[in-house]
Amino acid sequence: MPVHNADITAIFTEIADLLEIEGANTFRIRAYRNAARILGDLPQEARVLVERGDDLTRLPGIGADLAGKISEIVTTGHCSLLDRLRRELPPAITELLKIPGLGPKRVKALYHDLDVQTVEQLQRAAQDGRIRALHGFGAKTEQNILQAVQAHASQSRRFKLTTAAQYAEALRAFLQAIPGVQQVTVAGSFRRMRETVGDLDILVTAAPDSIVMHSTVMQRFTSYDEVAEVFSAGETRAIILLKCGMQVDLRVVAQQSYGAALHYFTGSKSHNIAIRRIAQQLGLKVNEYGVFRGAKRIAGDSEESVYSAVGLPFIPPELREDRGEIEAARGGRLPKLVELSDLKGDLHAHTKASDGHDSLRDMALVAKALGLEYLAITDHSRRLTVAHGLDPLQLARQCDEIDQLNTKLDGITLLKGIEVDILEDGSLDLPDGVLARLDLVVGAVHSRFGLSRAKQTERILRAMDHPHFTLLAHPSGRLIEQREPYDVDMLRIIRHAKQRGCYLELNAHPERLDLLDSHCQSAKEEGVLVSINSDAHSTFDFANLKYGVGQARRGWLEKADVLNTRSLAALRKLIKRTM
Ligand code: DGT
Ligand code: CA
Ligand code: CA
Repeated sequence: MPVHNADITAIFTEIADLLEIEGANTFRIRAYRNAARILGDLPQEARVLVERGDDLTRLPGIGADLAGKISEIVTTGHCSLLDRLRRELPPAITELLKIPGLGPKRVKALYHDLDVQTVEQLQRAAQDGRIRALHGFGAKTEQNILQAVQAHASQSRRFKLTTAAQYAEALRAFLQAIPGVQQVTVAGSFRRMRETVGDLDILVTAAPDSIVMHSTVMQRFTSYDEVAEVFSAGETRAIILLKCGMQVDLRVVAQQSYGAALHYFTGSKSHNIAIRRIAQQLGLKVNEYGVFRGAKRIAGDSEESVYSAVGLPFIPPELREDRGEIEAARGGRLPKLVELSDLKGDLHAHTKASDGHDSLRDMALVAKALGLEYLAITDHSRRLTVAHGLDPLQLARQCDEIDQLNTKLDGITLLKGIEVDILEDGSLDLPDGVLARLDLVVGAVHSRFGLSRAKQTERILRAMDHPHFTLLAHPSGRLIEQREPYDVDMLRIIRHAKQRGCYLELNAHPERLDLLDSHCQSAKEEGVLVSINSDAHSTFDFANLKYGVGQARRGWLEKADVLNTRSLAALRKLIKRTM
């Protein structure tokens, strides 16, 4: 069974949790949490690195011990440390940690004092009023726990796009290898590049309409190694649950219906409904088998044919949300969406000078190999001590190094930058004189997320007023499924950026992906360029740019709307602040 990064992340997270319940050393716990995060965001499968014989300690935060554990997990599917910890503690205890408000300390108390081992036992203990009597809990906490348990039960799980991609790719390759299978396409929200995916919808075409063939596909699919449960399995459709908790919906369709089926299962539902309404007005019927006039099938072998039957040009999947794309298509106003190959540079990357893992030189060479013309080095500023932010002297030294390196590099230019903290009053974490030497200044909020909307907005506007400010990093601050965005008036920020001649970042890191798609649309309407940046902390992370491009496409951005599609010469003019 192939081991994915998300599996390793899950193992390391569980180890950290169990160590914490056991009361282990905090450094040790943190090392596992870090490693879990690193692997969770790694755009390349660790399994592939191990198989290739790569040195895993080159990954940020991974020492020899963790590298050994990763190899062990990849080759055996298990981690002996986790196996041991699980033997020592009740099996469902980590489930308790998923209840908001319950950390390892509380879980430990609930387990030791009330013998609570499962979510059900927790609920019962709360209902019976036994929790309030525990030291450090109280009636209010008990009430909160009860509410959280109920909310937890009704929550449906979604997966980050990168995580979904790892499961989808392995499954796609598996299905593609079945003899007789022709096309395998992952449709649904995954194809629309939504930032999170609820379930995978996979479409397979197989040898023409042979029932025997279909049942072979179904039989192989339902016996895939990673299947935990088969919910249903018919001749043309099966639904399974993977061990990771992700549901997969598979359909086998005839080649001639492929386009219609792909259109149907790509969605979104509201886009499909809108298309069907147009078809009705034309006296047509659209379903997953084709487009029909009466009993006669007039289209459906390709998606283009479906759109053309209802009088529309092809609409890219990322736009299919019924947010004006149909009107735009009808009026010949569909955007020509930006593509990964349009990017000429990346304006946000870290090195080992702060919390990155690689050298200036390595970052430059990998960026060049990916076809980029320029790369801005933007390590953290001093305020962010957890990330070993740079003080003026360290930054000056890095600038010298970059100047030197640029004389030797061929085909790529490093730009001198900083990811400077925007302080609570909107001032920047480094003096003007220091910032003046840089090619660009990327400003970011890393603290005081809880300010009121008015104050948070004001803070960012004041930062943009700064004569050296170039680009606002990850403008909403959200971390997908971990941290809500801070409350700001994004439209005011966008308009202020226009006024001040600065720009907004679309951060391609898979757990950030902000700007949101709707913000991209506003930026475009207001004429503010967006920079799609990797925020790379190692050479691996440039691979995240494709997710940033996906989000930009969902936000209707074209090549001209994106700052870093410009040539270096054009970019230099745009980032020179004169106001
Ligand atoms: P997800 O899985 O929550 O991230 O989002 P989707 O968009 O992948 O939704 P899903 O998996 O429920 O359904 C996949 C596609 O199938 C959906 O985008 C459109 C199509 N579909 C599902 N249910 C309906 C329906 O009732 N009517 C129509 N027209 N299409 C549907
Ligand atoms: Ca889906
Ligand atoms: Ca589905």
